[in-house]
Amino acid sequence: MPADKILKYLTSGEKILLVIHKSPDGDTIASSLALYAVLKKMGKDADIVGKDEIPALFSFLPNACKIQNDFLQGDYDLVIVLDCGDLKRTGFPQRFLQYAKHKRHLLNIDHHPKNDLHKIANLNIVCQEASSTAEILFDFFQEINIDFDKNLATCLLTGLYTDTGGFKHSNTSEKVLDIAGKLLSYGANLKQIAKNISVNKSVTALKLWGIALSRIWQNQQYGLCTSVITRKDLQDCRACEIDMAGIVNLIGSIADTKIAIFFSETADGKVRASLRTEDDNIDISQIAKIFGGGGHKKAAGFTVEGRLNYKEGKWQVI
Ligand SMILES: [Mn+2]
Repeated sequence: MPADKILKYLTSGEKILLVIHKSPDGDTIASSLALYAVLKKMGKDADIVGKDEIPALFSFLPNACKIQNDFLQGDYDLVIVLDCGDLKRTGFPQRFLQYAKHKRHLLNIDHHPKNDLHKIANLNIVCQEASSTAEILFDFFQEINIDFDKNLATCLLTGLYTDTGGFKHSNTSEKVLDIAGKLLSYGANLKQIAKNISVNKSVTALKLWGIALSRIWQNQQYGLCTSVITRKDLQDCRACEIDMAGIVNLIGSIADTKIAIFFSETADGKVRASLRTEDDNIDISQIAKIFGGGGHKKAAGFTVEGRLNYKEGKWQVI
């Protein structure tokens, strides 16, 4: 961890923009809010931008209401992209390309396998072994002796919590639990995190999950379980995209499942597949790569052109 290098960029930045990735998850949101809090402690002028709407379930996080959905490019001399290795996923690829051309500083802090963002970043803190971006930030904050207060600890613990599936996925290492323990000692509110993220399910979400569960298809030979949700299902349940979060993990919890795949239709006419495995012998990102996607060993995804169609007892992409 080149903490001194990161710190050099942070101290030299006058106006800093933190970037949350598209279809934002708990790690990208909470990590950005954690770094935002630290920059404020350092007396820096900082903003956070996320192209897509922040799901309401994260509104309990301190300063979540300050996240904006657009920015003026000329205003910033340092951009920090968190939890997002992919330029397109920032939501503002053209602007950041332009920005890099003007030789302004861009930092990439992430735990996804490298792809195109690292090419234009001045500094890449990409640690694939880390459970989450929050874990990378924790190490950094510790190295530069940041005072962990209750709010900062809650943000970092939210990142750890969401990216480890509530400390259930196999990326829940000894180190993750050690950090979680330290964050609790700094006052992180685990009860509030668990309540907001794991318990507070809406009726619309559960109705949608009901549809997904009724469509589970299992192939015992390959240990494969799948399900699908269409745009029409979302409309019928009056549900939104975030309500689908967690369905793939639930499918993966079926006994003897090696691979879980959840297919859903996107708003722009495509089909997205979310893949999960808890099997140490399977690298699920290799399967996602075949279809032009990517991700981690245990959690990956891809998007293909088409719609989901039910015909003669089978779901297919047409
Ligand atoms: Mn993450």
